[in-house]
Amino acid sequence: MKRRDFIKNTSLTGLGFAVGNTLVNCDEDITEAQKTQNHKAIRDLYGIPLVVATWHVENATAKAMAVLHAGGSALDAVEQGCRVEEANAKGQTVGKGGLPDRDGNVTLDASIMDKDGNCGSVVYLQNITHAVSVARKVMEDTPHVMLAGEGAKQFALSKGFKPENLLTEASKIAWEQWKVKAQYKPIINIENHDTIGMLAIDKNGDISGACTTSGLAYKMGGRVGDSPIIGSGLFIDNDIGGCVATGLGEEVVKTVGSFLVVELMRQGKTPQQACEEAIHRIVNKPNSNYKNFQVGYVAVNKKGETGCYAIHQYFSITKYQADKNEQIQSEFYNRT
Ligand code: SD4
Repeated sequence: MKRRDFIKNTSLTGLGFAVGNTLVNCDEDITEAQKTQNHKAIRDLYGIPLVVATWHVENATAKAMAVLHAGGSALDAVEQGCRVEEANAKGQTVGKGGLPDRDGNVTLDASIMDKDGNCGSVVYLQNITHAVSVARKVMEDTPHVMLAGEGAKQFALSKGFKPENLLTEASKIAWEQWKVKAQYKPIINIENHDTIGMLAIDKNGDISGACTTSGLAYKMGGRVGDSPIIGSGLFIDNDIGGCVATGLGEEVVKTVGSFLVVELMRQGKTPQQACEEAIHRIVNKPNSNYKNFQVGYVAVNKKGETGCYAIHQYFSITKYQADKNEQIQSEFYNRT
């Protein structure tokens, strides 16, 4: 069967996204130029490549898309995109400038996962700005998935990362003000900007994701959230899609949130339906005190469809797809 007949006889929706595999196998009797053109047409139809991230991070998604347009992989894109926010000292939730724990220490959590299901993460990392890149090194250069604390830092130093003081003057002042009352209460949305979770699909249709955070402001020393825990803050299955989470990590961990969203998509739910169902799992738990905390998910499937949902208003995502890099307000559960 010729490729054009194959396409004519097969609904693209039913096919799913198949640039890399199924369609290529039918390409034998067409020229390379036609092949390239056909692949581009299919990608354009699905709005691929694409980048989607938690919160309002247009500079980060722009960087990730630039990597994809230059032919880079989804893995390179999410790493480079997250690094933009890690280096932004004005952002008080990620990397340099992140708000410290209650003892004044800035401790970072980050994770990364690729199209082959490889993953790496760092937890409780101090004095290294680009936690996401250290997570990638853990994935690529060690036999392990997760490195913590001093071990993670020593590993980073051995890989050439430079030690830095991550506590900026602004974050130090905020911490000193917090200490006056020292009340610990999760903040529902910090300045429309929080943990950065990013998902990308590259021109081959392959998916990767990453997540990076300074965790909850004024957390207990040693506390680790969902972001570096594969399946909770981040999960990718290249056959199905990916998901990242933001918000109160404890609640995400208890429901293995990102894995749940991907599994729901595997069962046939759209990314939007899957994110909604995962939020419902949290709010419908017996004695859930969801009114006091935020959780938000963003997901993408293999076809390049995206979805997001949160417990409370003001969660937003940034989506860069089909030449549009835009902030989108998420739908939310709590209407009271
Ligand atoms: C955590 N999920 O450490 C992260 C932090 C976050 O809104 O997203 N805060 O629990």
